[in-house]
Amino acid sequence: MTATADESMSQASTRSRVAAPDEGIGLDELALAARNHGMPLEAMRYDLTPAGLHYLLVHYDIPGIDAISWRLHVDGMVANPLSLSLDEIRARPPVTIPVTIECAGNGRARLNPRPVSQPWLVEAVGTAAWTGIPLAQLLRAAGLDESGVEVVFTGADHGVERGVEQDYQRALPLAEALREDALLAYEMNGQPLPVQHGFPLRLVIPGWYGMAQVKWLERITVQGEAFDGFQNSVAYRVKAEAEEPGEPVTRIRPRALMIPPGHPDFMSRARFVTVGTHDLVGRAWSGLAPVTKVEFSADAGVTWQDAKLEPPLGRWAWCRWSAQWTVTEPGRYELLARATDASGAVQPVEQPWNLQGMANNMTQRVTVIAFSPPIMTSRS
Ligand SMILES: Nc1nc2c(c(=O)[nH]1)N[C@H]1C(S)=C(S)[C@@H](COP(=O)(O)O)O[C@H]1N2
Ligand SMILES: [Mo]
Repeated sequence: MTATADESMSQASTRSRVAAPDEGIGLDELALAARNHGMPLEAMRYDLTPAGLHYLLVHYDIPGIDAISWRLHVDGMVANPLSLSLDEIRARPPVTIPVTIECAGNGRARLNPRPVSQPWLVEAVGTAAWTGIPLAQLLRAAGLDESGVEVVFTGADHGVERGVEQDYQRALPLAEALREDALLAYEMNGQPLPVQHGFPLRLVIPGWYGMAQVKWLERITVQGEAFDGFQNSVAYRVKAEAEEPGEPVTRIRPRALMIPPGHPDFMSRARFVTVGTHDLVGRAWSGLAPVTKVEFSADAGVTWQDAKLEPPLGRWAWCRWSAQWTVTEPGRYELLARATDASGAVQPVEQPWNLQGMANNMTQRVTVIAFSPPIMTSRS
């Protein structure tokens, strides 16, 4: 390990930090990137992302859970605390909802200076059909005290983050937990939850960034005050300085992504297209309000044209968009796409920088090189 990686690991253990101007990606960030994979952008051709192509993020280790002895506990401000087996949960009437989930750290590695953490570019997203039971029904079956304030979800995984030992825990306001589309999911795309995606049970709270979708659920606790655990009060905050409390990260900001057109160079990922007309296809989503517009630019954002937008599989699934791009001259082009939603939120072209690299929905930029056919002639 290099001195830089050593230094960065000791510093990163207790506080968030940004990379020094000349600091490359260290072995610590590479270790995270190798464990936690993104969705290959060409997988946006599918309405539902095949489970193996869905992005993955695990803070600690994937816990080993014995499905036979596993129980879900529902406690706190409930009249009748529950302890349920997987069979008891599966015996209740199931609901299936297609939901696009995106990591709040998506776009982090594009920020300058770069917050040191999971170094996503833009690919930390996926859409799956989640099957499970409505969370609200279970809370009410447990005799929910409706004067509760927050609901804390505890996973079976355990680790240390910036010096704080913890189970992975996140809380939601009670009103969000009682939404009819908040699910306790045990299937992904019609199959039992894959181990890495939270087997046997996970929370799916549509519209929220990924950190709220607690995997490997073991306990649901209703409490009378705001939860002050690490993931809510320290980690997922938008802030400029380490000392300030910042704003909580909640709903997914609008984003459009395109499937990079043409063919890639293996090592550099540079893209090659032939001169002519190309169909550009992508997806767009927002957890704030439905997507109303996707625009596309072939001149690095100087001029924009409206893309064609198709209705999504459901309110919480991404929309497919398409546009035609005609390139007549060989050369280098920068392609951009950006989304606007019904709340009026539009993706920024400039980076919305913050210390921990949260919710960076800056417009995607795809550089392509146009050739007259054939693309390449030599081989070696
Ligand atoms: N128990 C537990 N739940 C978790 C996490 C985790 O590390 N532990 N990671 C969260 C984060 S940050 C994200 S982005 C999503 C990722 O979900 P996926 O891996 O199924 O795509 O899970 C969330 N739920
Ligand atoms: Mo995440």
